[in-house]
Amino acid sequence: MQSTVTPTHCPYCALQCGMNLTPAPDGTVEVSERTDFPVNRGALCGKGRTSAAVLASNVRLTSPLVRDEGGTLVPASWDEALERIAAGLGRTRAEHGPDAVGVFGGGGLTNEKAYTLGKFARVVLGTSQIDYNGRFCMSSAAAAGIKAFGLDRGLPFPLEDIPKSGCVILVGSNLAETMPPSLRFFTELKENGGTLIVIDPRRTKTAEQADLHLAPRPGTDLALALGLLHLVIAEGRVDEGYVGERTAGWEDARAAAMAHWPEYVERITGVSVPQLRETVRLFCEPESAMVLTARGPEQQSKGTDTVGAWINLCLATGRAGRPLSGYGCLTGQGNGQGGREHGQKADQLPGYRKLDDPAARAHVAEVWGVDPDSLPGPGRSAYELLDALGTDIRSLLLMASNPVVSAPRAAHIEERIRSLDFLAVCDVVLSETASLADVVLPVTQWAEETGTTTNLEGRVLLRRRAITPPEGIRSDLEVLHELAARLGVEKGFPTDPEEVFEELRRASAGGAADYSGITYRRLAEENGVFWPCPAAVEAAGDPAGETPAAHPGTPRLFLDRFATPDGRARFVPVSHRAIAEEPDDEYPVLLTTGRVVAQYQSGAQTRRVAELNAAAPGPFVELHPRLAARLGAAEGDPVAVVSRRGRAVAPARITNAIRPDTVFMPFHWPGEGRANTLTNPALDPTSRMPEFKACAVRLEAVER
Ligand SMILES: Nc1nc2c(c(=O)[nH]1)N[C@H]1C(S)=C(S)[C@@H](COP(=O)(O)OP(=O)(O)OC[C@H]3O[C@@H](n4cnc5c(=O)[nH]c(N)nc54)[C@H](O)[C@@H]3O)O[C@H]1N2
Ligand SMILES: Nc1nc2c(c(=O)[nH]1)N[C@H]1C(S)=C(S)[C@@H](COP(=O)(O)OP(=O)(O)OC[C@H]3O[C@@H](n4cnc5c(=O)[nH]c(N)nc54)[C@H](O)[C@@H]3O)O[C@H]1N2
Ligand code: SF4
Ligand SMILES: [Mo]
Repeated sequence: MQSTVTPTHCPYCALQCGMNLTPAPDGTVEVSERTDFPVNRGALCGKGRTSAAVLASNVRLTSPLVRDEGGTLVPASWDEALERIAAGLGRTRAEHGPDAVGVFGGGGLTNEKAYTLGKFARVVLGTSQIDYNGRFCMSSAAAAGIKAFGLDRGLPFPLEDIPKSGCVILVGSNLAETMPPSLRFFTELKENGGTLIVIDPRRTKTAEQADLHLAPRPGTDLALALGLLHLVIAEGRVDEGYVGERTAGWEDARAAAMAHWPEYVERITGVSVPQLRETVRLFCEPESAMVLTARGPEQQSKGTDTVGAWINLCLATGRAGRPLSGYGCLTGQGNGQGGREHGQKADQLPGYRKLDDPAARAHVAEVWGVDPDSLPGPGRSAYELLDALGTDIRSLLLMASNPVVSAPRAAHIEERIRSLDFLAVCDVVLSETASLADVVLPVTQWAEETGTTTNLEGRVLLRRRAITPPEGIRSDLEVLHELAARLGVEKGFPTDPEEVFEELRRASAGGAADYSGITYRRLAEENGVFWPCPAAVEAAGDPAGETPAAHPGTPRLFLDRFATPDGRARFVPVSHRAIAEEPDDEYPVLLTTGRVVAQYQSGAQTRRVAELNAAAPGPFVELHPRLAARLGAAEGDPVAVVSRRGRAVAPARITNAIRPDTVFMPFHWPGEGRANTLTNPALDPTSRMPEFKACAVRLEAVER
């Protein structure tokens, strides 16, 4: 048998590392190095390296499942399963109206699937109630980016610019564990004489690489950024020429920053004034510098203002829209970027258009062949949608998320999901959420289907089908096609990904995220294309008949102007405010949450891989020796963490790499050690992002 090597990309995080897949004679698939993709140049983390293990039939779903009269999920035919879903969603719509049907998507879905899911909700179901897990991920950075720059693209420059910059401040990113192959860009930065500053309440593997590590109290990044801006002003380091030419709103932002004295900021954050001064010096002295944020500062009930404050710092010092300088957000999921551009978000239409903009509605309605007035308006955000299950929303179609593990206040959300009239889940495995469904549909995985993703740099990529899916499995696109037909819409839901992409190109044309100049052929030949990439138009004065040159794509944004109407970036006047739930006598400790290198998200996929489970077998509570001593807990002892939402128990992991006032739990596991039993769903007023990164808890010793 001749084995064929297919170049493609990893199923997991937003780095979208290149990998080669080769089918083996025994039916398994070999993952190997693909060196031609510049982001990872062949390197893969353990999750990517072992990703093919989830293709095995003993861990994945192999047949549709329906709940029988006794309440057990049993195998069923596709026809029966699809009929039941159409009937379940159709009944709710008939009895309670279209907005009683909800749709929940995921940032792991390809552009084609995310686009089709959004269209399915608005055109077939006619519901406004669609949102997705990306709301829990990068929505605060997106909102701040749109306010300041008029556009949200995670990184406005390719990762390869990082080593050439003078200084990078990484705020709340543990990329040594969350995007390991990207660490190379930061070690090269240091080799080139640049400075790396890491801001994290824990001395993580990433912080260990830093020239300077600041360990603020969780939830105080906004004050920290304001304190730095105060010093920039006080030390005369503002780039007045740049501020005058390229920005607007400086006076108000300046006044707000002046109210944040370094000593006041030291009291709030725990970061000393000399450390603040040193940070300002390292950031301002070189020619160029960057600020990159990740979930640490973003997953806060003031995440949008916090990112705004870091952008203000960049703008005041002339470090945005200039070579090797800028603000960027390190997005998370495989298609975290593209997944937010094409219409599965409550307020959006494809091409990053706004659902409440009449011109956007008219454009997309024309592509879809529907009346613009038939398109519903904006719906609820992810947490609000999940919170409304069983009351306003009676039936839910869920694709590519596992909220029973990953949503804040998860016990409450689990109870809401259980109270639904009808739940349908499409997944590759029987996740904790899928196991509560009335119908579960088994879908194809990345290696078995073609589609595009957009990585954290805004680089649109082609994932290619490398193997034939097993008998009895269908793609998400086939599922939506079948359901549309059963709900009375015969046309407009193609199952061929390239056909969907061709429609997406037209729908996105002229929008902020313009993909109209991108084709599958170009993606294959050019190894990815950065958006915006409008279709080629003949330049004025070109001789008629000459083929216009293709748009090259846009690796670097904002170099000439920002994407605002007047081309100027906007300062936002922001001030420090407390987290939603400050510690008190009853709940005296701060809990923050995050990730470990060997597990991915809710763990639905990676907890099914033996090698990854060996490396990260279960939840834990990371705490400082001083806290452990007060509790009388030794390494490995079970510790109860109690918040106003519930109680979780996991073994102690004692380390002085964390602040003594803070404990950390990873959120990858269900059950007793589920971190999200504890987390606070307080939402950011603009982005509707929950406060995953800070809530008040108390610790209790547990008898072994
Ligand atoms: N191994 C692995 N990799 C992943 C994922 C995964 O689940 N596992 N998920 C992917 C996805 S979707 C995402 S979104 C990214 C997330 O990537 P990251 O943002 O790097 O991941 P987190 O661990 O959530 O948070 C980063 C750091 O924020 C710190 N932090 C906590 N509270 C605060 C705070 O108040 N301020 C500051 N400054 N820092 C704080 C934590 O200590 C943690 O080290 O990773 C992607 N890659
Ligand atoms: N406490 C705490 N909670 C958090 C976070 C945190 O830092 N702390 N981070 C938040 C963040 S940033 C994120 S992104 C969320 C993520 O949390 P989830 O939304 O739960 O993400 P996953 O675990 O990736 O779930 C994806 C599910 O879809 C399935 N799947 C994968 N690919 C496909 C596909 O193509 N089609 C279909 N139909 N299914 C597919 C997988 O098997 C899995 O069951 O968690 C959030 N929750
Ligand atoms: S870093 Fe992300 S994209 Fe790269 S191999 Fe690991 S999980 Fe996959
Ligand atoms: Mo994420």
